[in-house]
Amino acid sequence: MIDLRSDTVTRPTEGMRRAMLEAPVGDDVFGEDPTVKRLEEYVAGLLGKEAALYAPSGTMTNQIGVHVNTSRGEEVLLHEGSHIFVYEAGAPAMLSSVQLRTLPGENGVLEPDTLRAAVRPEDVHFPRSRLVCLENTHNTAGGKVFPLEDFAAVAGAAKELGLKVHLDGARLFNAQAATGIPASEWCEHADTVSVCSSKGLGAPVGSLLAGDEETISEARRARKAFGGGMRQAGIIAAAALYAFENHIERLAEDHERARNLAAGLRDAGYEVPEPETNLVLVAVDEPFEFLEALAREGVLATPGKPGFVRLCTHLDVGDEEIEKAIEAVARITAGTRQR
Ligand code: TLP
Repeated sequence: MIDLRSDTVTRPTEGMRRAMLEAPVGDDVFGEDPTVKRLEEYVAGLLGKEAALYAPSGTMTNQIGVHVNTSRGEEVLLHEGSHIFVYEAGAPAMLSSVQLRTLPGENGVLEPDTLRAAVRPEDVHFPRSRLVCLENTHNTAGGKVFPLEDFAAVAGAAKELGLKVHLDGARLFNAQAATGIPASEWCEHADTVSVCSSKGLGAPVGSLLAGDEETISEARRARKAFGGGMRQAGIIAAAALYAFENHIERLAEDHERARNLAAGLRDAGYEVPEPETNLVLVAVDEPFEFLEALAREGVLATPGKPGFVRLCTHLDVGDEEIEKAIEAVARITAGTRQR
């Protein structure tokens, strides 16, 4: 099987496994795991933030980000296709008792004027607008980079409006690899930032939330409350540290393979927007039928935004797999209606 469902499906590399084997560990709930501390310091440095907190998943670091930036009954503004809204099981309501207000925007980009128009005036009838969540790269938009200028503009508007900014940067390093702009430049405009080691970077598990010292110490309390306090977590933190140290540069290879895959699928007759990073969206009339046909040909993918399937390149797929995936799609072309 060629598994293009997500960049989360990768297996740890030899070097990563060695790092895990050799990692010094302690009880991280007591603050005594040296490897977790090293990882947190390393990632805070990469993102230009004072501190960072290691947690089991990107969903948890997003939800802790929502929690520490809001109070009960407040409103969070975010793009209608954002992961926090679409794919996190309603967690902001469950865990933080906040209301989500979704906003439109091309390619996952929120415009300053859209934000200005959505913010509630102070009035007893309305929830208080408190937080805006931005996503870079944007998953449902097909791995689009949030252009730095646009990001600075909407984050600047948020500050003027008295809103906090949380960045879901699960694939922020893909944006760095695609543009050459250091990830920290986006982070400058955000109060809290979530990054994942288990997406394109290839670690088996783990994400980090970065921000200022005070916010991250609140986040540590929220992580405990959400059940994310881990004991000898250095074993997995070592894999994450290895991923941040060794696998950022190579993301450009995934992007090149995504472009090759898109070109091959276009040759096979499909409408495929040019990918900017490692996610490839293919327009099909019947996504679920298409995915079944693809699986019968030995290729796994997932539904994308409505009307599209998503194929994702990653550490465990090489040029040969990309060629085979293109051949598989070409074989099913005749049998599946396409746009
Ligand atoms: N995304 C997964 C699925 O949940 C859809 C994927 O395969 O792309 N933010 C963004 C932008 C993400 O894409 C994801 C994972 C997360 C957060 C959540 O990370 P985890 O899976 O670690 O909770």
